[in-house]
Amino acid sequence: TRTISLHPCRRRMLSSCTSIEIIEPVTSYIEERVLVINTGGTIGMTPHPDGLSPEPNAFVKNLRKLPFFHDEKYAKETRLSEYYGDETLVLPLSKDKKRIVYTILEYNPLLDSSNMTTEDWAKIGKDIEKNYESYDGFVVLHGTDTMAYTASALSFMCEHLGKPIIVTGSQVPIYEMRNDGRDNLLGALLIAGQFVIPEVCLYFYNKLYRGNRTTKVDTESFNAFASPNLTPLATAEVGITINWDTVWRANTTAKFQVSPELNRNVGLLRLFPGITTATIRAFLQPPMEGVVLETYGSGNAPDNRDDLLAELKEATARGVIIMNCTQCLRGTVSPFYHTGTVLLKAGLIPGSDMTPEAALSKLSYVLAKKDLCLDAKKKMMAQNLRGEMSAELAGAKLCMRDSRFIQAIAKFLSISCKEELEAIRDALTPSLACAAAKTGDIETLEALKEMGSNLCLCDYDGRTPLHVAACEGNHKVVEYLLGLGASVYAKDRYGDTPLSNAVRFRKKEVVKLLRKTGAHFSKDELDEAGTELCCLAACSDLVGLEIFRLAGADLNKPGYDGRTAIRVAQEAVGKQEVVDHIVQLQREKAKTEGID
Ligand code: ASN
Repeated sequence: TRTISLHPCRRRMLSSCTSIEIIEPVTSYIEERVLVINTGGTIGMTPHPDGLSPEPNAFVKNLRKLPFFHDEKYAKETRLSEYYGDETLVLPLSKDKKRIVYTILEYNPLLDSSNMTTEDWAKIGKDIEKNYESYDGFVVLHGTDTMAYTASALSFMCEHLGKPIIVTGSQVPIYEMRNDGRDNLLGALLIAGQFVIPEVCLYFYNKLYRGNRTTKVDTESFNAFASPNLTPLATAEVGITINWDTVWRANTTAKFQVSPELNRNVGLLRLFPGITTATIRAFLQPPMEGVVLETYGSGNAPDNRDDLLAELKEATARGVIIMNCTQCLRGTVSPFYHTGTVLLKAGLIPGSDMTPEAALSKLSYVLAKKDLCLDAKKKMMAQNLRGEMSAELAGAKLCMRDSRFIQAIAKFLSISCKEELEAIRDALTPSLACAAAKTGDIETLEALKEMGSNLCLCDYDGRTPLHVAACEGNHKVVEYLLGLGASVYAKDRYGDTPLSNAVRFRKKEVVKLLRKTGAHFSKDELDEAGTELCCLAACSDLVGLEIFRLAGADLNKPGYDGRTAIRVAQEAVGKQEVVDHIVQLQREKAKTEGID
């Protein structure tokens, strides 16, 4: 009889075996399962007469011999191979007392990543989907040359991802004495097995990056990748530190799925001084459907090349989606220069700070969505789908035009429960609605309303969107808000109503509209109007006098010294026009009242 302590999962399988007495484990066993998909790349290559190339059926055998990649004693005691098969290995106990059991799925043929195509991306995606529920995390072994493309593509294909997918590889084969493959694989396994980072990541040289932010920057250094526009998600030094604030979350309740369809009619075109029209025309020819134009600096192209701009314009008019991405490693495209705005006019979509790799694979993913119309596809391309672009830089995406604004804020605050979400919405929307009213943005007000916000609520100063629209004299917004039941009687912290605001800012049409809806001066305002009118008369403010009259002030009301506005005007030298104006206003008033 042999005494072994066994992981609970495997206990049942061996319980029929009478020669073994199974005891409860001494320490608690937390086994995490990781699937390693080996697609090829330098990490598993050996020298051949024509250079390095992948070595099939060797990887698991070699790892098995390395104690820090496989704890043979534990594997034997727990009958790991019997349960999971020969392709499964187990790491020594981690610092956090976890066992990472990993299974290697080797592709045939193993590829140098220069040979990868969109079909290979789809295969990886499908294999992850097939095995999604059986594993806690996934590691994809891959060549470095096109690793950033694959990581970007997987990030888009994997919809509603909730588990880590970490792409890694190495610059030097794992079989060589000095190599980076061991550290990279070990780091990727430890992170994939121990941390629930729901992203497609790239792990290299002690850093975990968001996959769709990376680019290969060095052919010789172990530090081969950079993520110029986003700080790493984690660093593996003495300890592994996760930068949780940066981690992207799907913020969805939908189930994970892989969308393996990809459109291959896409391309990358790098601008260079003197590029010919013929080159551009040839590149944009059908069947081309999506192009990433790598432009200069912050998204610029020559604005004195009508030929070139005409080609681009013609292509976008035909329905080709052209993304404007910068050739610079760091930074974003922005409309600073005329040489940039010409591209916007030609129909190009600003690509924010996306890498060309991310923009290209995003195009491939979006263009394959058969149920979407061209406009919807364009909209998706401009949107931040998987953290591939800085949201606040993505055009107007995270400004208040987006009805998902509150959800986005909630996501950044890691809030998910319905009540918390509503509390945030209610706290923020009055201020947002006021801001939208200020800019006359009915689209945003509509979006806020759709979110369930009440557009009649006031902000921290007691001001409602109607107050703000009245100050701006925005007739359309005032009308829209009144139509939604906004109150003309709301008072801000200074006791001002939308009507008093419209009067102060001389917004005649809005005053009329508010009056029609029943707005009126308060008793205090009517009492003070006499003095106000005298002041207006004294400084010949004819418009002011008219607005006060429209707002319902009595032109005959005396001021603080008992004089009326008309007397002030009569007694002052050279104010005859003011006198005439007041008389005229009085007549008009009498006439309207007569008609009424
Ligand atoms: N040519 C190799 C590949 O991409 C380079 C590497 O993996 N370091 O497969």
